[in-house]
Amino acid sequence: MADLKSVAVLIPGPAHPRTVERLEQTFEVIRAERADPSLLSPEQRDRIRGVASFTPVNAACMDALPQLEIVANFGVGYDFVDAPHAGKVGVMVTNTPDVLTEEVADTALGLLLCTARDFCKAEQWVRQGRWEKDGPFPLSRSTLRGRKVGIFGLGRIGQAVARRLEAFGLEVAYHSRRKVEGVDYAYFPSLIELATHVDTLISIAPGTPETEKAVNRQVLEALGPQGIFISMGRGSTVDEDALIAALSDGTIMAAGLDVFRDEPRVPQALIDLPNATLFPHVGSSSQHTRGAMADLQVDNLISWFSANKAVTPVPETAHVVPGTRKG
Ligand code: NAP
Ligand code: 8YV
Repeated sequence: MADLKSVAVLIPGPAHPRTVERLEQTFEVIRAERADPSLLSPEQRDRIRGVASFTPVNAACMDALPQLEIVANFGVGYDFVDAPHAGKVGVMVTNTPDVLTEEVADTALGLLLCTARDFCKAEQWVRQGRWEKDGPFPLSRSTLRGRKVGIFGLGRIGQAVARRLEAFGLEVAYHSRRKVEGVDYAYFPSLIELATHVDTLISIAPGTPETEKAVNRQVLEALGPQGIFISMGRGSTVDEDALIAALSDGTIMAAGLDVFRDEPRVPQALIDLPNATLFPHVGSSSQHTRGAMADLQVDNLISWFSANKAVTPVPETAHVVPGTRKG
């Protein structure tokens, strides 16, 4: 492999230890608190050719780094990186698809089970000594049995969730912008039509301007009073105020959320709701899977600088090739 020690790569903010270790073995690493050009010296700004991102990288940051060729994002969702701008100015953006798909799908099913069957509260019942003191844990109001589940975003993770739901004996339907070839699940061309058809909705769509607050009051009303909503994609896709209202007044029965609009800040109103199950964005967070994500992030940087191509480019920058950076 080519000697890449003269290539400067910025790591803004806290990073996965495996990313840091492998990047330090291979590149010249520059660390900064965040991807803010004012935290870098003019000399550093002129030399940085790659960014390993864990925190937002905006258009201004890209424009302030004239030699920047690639932003390698940690995570399959890259909503914090301005990929459309990168595509325009000839900067490659990569993400970490596939290596986390099954882990996130496992988590989605775990969250669905906890939400439908109150398993988080049941576990606390034992720890608090209430089983012995107060007797059996109350029967759960809801069940997965007989549920129709709608998936918002039948992509890589959505399909892995659907396979698990099939094994659970549940009916599956979905909404994406396009029909997915090779699957038998019922397709609905709009989210509201999907929500009307099902009583359980799992959102695993990306955070984009188009999906902003897509899960709104009308969608939750369509889900109905037996409705369960599971949020695994991005918090931005949910109107959180509408969700809080729907959980408070019985418009839907329960919700399980792994992602939030303003992480790690979770609205107190959600924390106070007994019919909300809240996870701290743990979809991919096993040591195994986060290690695989770190490896893919670094592999993208190494491949770009040694073989002139990215391993997993995002669609907005798939056309970018080395040497086409616009100043
Ligand atoms: P993917 O394969 O690209 O799937 C995304 C799906 O969303 C596709 O089916 C896509 O279909 C659909 N979609 C995109 N825009 C849409 C729109 N405007 N309206 C309706 N459907 C839309 O991505 P993935 O690997 O499954 O990951 C999905 C997302 O999960 C990520 O972007 C990330 O935000 C989230 N995620 C969360 C965690 C976690 O820890 N909670 C972990 C990993 C990923 P069409 O293009 O046909 O519309
Ligand atoms: C990570 C995720 O938690 O891949 C994604 O899009 O949301 C998760 O796997 C996140 O990217 C790490 O910051």
